[in-house]
Amino acid sequence: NKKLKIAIAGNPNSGKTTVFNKITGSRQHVGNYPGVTVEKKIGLANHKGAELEIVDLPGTYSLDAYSIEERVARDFIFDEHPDVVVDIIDSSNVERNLYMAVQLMEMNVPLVLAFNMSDLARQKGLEFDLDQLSLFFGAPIVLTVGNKGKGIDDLLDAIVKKAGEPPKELAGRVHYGTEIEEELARIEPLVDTEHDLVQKYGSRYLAVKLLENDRQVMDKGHSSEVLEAVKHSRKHLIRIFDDEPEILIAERRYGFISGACHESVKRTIELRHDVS
Ligand code: GDP
Ligand code: K
Ligand code: MG
Repeated sequence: NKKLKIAIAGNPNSGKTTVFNKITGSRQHVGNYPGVTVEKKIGLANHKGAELEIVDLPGTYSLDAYSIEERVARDFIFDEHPDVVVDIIDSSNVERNLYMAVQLMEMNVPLVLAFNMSDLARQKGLEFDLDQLSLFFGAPIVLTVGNKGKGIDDLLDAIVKKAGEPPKELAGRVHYGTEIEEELARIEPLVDTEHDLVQKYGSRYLAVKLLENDRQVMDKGHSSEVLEAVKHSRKHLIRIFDDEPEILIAERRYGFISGACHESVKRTIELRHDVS
């Protein structure tokens, strides 16, 4: 019965550490990520016979690897391939917080979404169709109120269940629009199928990251043929849209989120205008 490796990811102040503390109690220690000063909190927990090792990743808004925190969070997922990634979402600001969930979905990692701050979401009059949202993101969603310990047991159930499921085919997929999809279709067949990132996340994932000009991914050893194709595609898209492909790609991810939320998030009360 091996120990399950669980990563807790999410935006800053979404309640990651609060949930981490509720799950692990006093069974935690501080470690290091290689080469950086970012604090690594590791904790242990048992849930219905399963033993969990949980890492509280640094808070980030995305997994683009621009900041040290983003790099640390992504490298952990790249290199340690946790059994489950739990994305702690501030559900009172759900659209912005779902950006990382889209990126995790595109990596097809075993994913569980915690809609934390659900007390604040409710105060705002937000109501979620969790089944439908869960279909969009290909991940179970659990409502939690971290500081009250509400939903933590359900979250642990979902984590252990997810860890026991066989890997599935890509659950959700962002459609990037005809022009970008055409370029992806050009790049994808050229990538090395033996490449580490392709082995882990598939050729589409790598093609998207290359088209985004992700520095770290660009440096991970590609043939000159691939790099030439990427350069050509980027030029072509910049000519059409007069914008960097990474901007367009981010916009399309937000489009995916807003489409999902349009169908599954309802505002049940009007916001009052007089806030005093
Ligand atoms: P982190 O930056 O993601 O690690 O966030 P923290 O765990 O430090 O939490 C940020 C703040 O939100 C703290 O003051 C928590 O007590 C509070 N908090 C965490 N979860 C909830 C929740 O579900 N509802 C409310 N209202 N506050 C929460
Ligand atoms: K914080
Ligand atoms: Mg924290």
